[in-house]
Amino acid sequence: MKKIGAEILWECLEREGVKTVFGYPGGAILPAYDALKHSKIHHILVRHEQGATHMADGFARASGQVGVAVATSGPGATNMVTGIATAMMDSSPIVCITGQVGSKLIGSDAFQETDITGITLPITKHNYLVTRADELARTIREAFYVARSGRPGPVLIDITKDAQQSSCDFNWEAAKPQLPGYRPDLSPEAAEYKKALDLIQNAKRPVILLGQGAILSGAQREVRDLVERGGIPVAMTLLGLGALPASHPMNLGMMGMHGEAWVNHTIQEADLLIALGMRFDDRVTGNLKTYATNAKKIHVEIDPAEINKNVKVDVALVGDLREVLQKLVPRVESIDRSEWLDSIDKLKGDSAVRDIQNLPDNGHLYAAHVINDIWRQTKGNALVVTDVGQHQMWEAQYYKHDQPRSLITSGGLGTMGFALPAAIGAKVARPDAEVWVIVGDGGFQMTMPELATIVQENLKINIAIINNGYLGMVRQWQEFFYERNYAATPLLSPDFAKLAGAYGIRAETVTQRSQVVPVVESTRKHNGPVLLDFRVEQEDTVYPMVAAGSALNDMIRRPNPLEETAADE
Ligand SMILES: Cc1cc2nc3c(=O)[nH]c(=O)nc-3n(C[C@H](O)[C@H](O)[C@H](O)COP(=O)(O)OP(=O)(O)OC[C@H]3O[C@@H](n4cnc5c(N)ncnc54)[C@H](O)[C@@H]3O)c2cc1C
Ligand SMILES: Cc1ncc(C[n+]2csc(CCOP(=O)(O)OP(=O)(O)O)c2C)c(N)n1
Ligand SMILES: [Mg+2]
Repeated sequence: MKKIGAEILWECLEREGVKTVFGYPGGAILPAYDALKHSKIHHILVRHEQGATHMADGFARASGQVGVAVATSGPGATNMVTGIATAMMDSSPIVCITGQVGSKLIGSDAFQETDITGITLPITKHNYLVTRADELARTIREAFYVARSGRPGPVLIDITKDAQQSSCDFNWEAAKPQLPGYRPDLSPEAAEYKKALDLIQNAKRPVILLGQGAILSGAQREVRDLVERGGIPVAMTLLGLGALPASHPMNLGMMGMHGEAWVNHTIQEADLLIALGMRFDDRVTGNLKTYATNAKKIHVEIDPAEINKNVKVDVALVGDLREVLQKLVPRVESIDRSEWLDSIDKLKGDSAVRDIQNLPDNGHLYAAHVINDIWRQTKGNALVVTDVGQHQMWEAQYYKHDQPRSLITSGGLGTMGFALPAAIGAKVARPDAEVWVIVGDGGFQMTMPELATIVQENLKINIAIINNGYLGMVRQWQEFFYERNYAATPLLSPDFAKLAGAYGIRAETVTQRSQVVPVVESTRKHNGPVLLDFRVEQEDTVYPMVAAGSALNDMIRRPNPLEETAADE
């Protein structure tokens, strides 16, 4: 059957299971927008194309499905770059569709022409320039296959205006992906399993390092089986949080730069690290020369490029984590490791528990209080989307995640402005979820126009601005490493409650500790979006901290240990 390229585009997206796309129109993509009238797909109009990419990313992280963003050529396409790089760093499957000038104009500096496939080459898993309608169906099918298979990631399809306008025969079946050079389904040799089992059996002080790969692979049950069968404690990466419930007795908490002190000490004292779907980011290892020097290392990882990239390992099991664990776990012997577990308990000491609840109310509002109260009030069942900075680290420390895909955050690129749009994507993916945005006063101002998108789409999203009047995380680095020279970090903001009012969003400003619980409760009950402006302590600091380049066990600790201790119920 004959169709024009623009119609083929939407039909292929529908056949790939897409129900919603996030986008912004313009000349080079207008034929596609015109053809949208024949499609069942819901188009959400964003306020900036960066927002569209973060929404697609939030959608993907919340659901495990591919998220889709659409933009025009030139500035529309370049506005997507930050969102694409964010998705690339955190292995998030999105497909970005951009309009391009007519194929005959390419290379002529035509109006709004930019080489977006060239620009995004290093930040996409793969990208395409489509200049003919009859190439579209196969390209779209390939793009979805590449985005979601193996190690997921962003794919961009740039479609010239004439490819959208011209017609051709459309045959979905005949357009099957053909990618002979792409082999995402790897599986390890039997000998590697044997080596891994020997190391596990002989280890006295093993630790599992659990990362986002466990969530992407859907390996929660298999991970739990390994932990319980082997009696092996678990340290989590930021992006792994939720892959094993925080409440599981073997879950030690987060590792790394702002991880728990006892977790970092445990890693440094281990004789075996079992890294599962994590990539030894520098925020996680600290100085590589001093990293877990007494430990053998096993790395289970789907992307061969990650093996021996940062940390040299003794055994690599390259494949999908769930499949690898299904083969490995039944062969792991139960071993009593209580001596090792007891010694970890001792490491915890006073800082094992973070009971800020028991601290007297000294009239100050701390970010940790706010986040911990949100955790208590939502009973840990919310889907939290955070931005980047101090509040992001406090969220990781004070909101306990028991479910996978319940924390969405930009880890690898650390993209300020991510939270608000990503939360929109997450809410669209999971309309029944209670979605909370936890965002700094700085990052919020980077993408706050998306408040209008929330209102236009009538989305119930709760927004907690942790307003400390600073670009807090940068101020913290200046405090520690630049003699408190607070250059360009004090931050003027509008009255956020009034701003929300202008959008028709209910809002409140909170300055007292005693207000937090009632305001969180009324926010949850309100049938519509709510913005809360929490005016928190301005010069508060995230502890512990491993300074960049320091050994993992060399942590800057809070001067008054009482404030760091706290019992969770
Ligand atoms: C301000 C700030 C501070 C930070 N501080 C910390 C910190 O203190 N601690 C911390 O942990 N992080 C911290 N981070 C985050 C850090 O930068 C990294 O993003 C994070 O550690 C990466 O976690 P990961 O390796 O689990 O996830 P990813 O980077 O997503 O890596 C996942 C790995 O799993 C693999 N994988 C994917 N699918 C599968 C599959 N099916 N099977 C097997 N493997 C698979 C991928 O190939 C990849 O190598 C911080 C970030 C910011 C912005
Ligand atoms: C787009 C972007 N620009 C700059 C940075 C560097 N940066 C990291 S954290 C941070 C401060 C964030 O301030 P705010 O949003 O108020 O959060 P806070 O740290 O105060 O909680 C900055 C500027 C970044 N991560 N992303
Ligand atoms: Mg701030």
